[in-house]
Amino acid sequence: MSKPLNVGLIGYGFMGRAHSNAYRQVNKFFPLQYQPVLKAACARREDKIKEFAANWGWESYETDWRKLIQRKDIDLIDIGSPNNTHHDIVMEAAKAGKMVLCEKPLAMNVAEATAMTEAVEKAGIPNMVWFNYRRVPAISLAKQIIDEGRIGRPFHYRACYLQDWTIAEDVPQGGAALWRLDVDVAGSGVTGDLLAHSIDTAIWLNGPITEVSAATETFVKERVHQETGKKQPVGIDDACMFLAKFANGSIGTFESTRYARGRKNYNTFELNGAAGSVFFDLEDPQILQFFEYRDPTTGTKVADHLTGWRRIHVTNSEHPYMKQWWVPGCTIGYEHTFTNALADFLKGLETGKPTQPDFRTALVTQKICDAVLKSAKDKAWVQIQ
Ligand code: SOE
Repeated sequence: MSKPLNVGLIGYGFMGRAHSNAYRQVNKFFPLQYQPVLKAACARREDKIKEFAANWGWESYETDWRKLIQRKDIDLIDIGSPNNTHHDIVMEAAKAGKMVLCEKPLAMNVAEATAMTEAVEKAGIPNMVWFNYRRVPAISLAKQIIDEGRIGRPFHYRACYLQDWTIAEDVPQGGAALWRLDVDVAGSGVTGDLLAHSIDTAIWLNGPITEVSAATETFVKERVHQETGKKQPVGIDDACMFLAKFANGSIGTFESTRYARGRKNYNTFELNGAAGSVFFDLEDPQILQFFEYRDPTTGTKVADHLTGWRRIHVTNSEHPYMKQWWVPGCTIGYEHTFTNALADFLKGLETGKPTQPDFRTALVTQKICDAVLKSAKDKAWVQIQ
């Protein structure tokens, strides 16, 4: 029995497109009771949102998100707008009893994220944060391999998230396309934008982080602001590196920058354990590299002359999400991670078992991001509360 779910999306940019595509695709590939309906898209710019709504097949559009939330025919609010809008929208949506999906990072800081988490929990509304990389089949397979005990006692976690799109000094800050460079809108630079992904993946795969020690750098100190046309100081971290201690006794290194010439969306992680290791590179997303040293079930060591890194092509029907897509060997892309995430959210509504990461989990990542920025400022280790 199918259940329509009327969606109200806020934002028409990169994430507005990725989410709209997921709403259109999900029921065609995943057997689900809940059927998202593209009921209304919302943004301040009427010309832009009208065109966007028409292009993606949204039934209507709004230019005021408060009006969208008050609409009786909307069940779910999806926030794809800049970080400094997340808090106010979530607080209103919770008051109105609407389900909430929110882009990452959850908020500008821990204070906002805590209030948002408490509000959705008090209202008892389903919620999720779009940390989409958990739904890359190869990353989900890494989780499965770790949970099967094939890594054993973990020693090292190594994460990198490198891009190169802000090297030019004349790239302005602010405005619809470049709000990520404006600290008043983004809250931080690579820490909240990129490392939040790396942290979410790390705590999912390797458990809680207990303390961090960080350093950040801003290479271009001033940029013209799109809205004022004037040169203004840059308040974001262009690059960030931190050391981490995990509750399971392993130690980690995290590095992110938008100044790694040639690296476009180079999101990698490696976990080394006594029984094996895994490595993943988002610029080679179909592959999970796995090194098996000892079989956890038999305890048997792999013969020395047979040890080596295995390149698993994560496209078999047995692999996470893949039986919903094509035949073995056929690959999927970036946009499918959002459809996989949405399918899990809708399945959670069906089964009553909420999907992750919810706001409470994303709050942990927010705490780590804030601790990283504090550590860099104080030049000291910071405990995660
Ligand atoms: C930044 O360039 C960005 O678009 C991030 O904001 C996204 O979260 C990441 O998935 C890709 O890169």
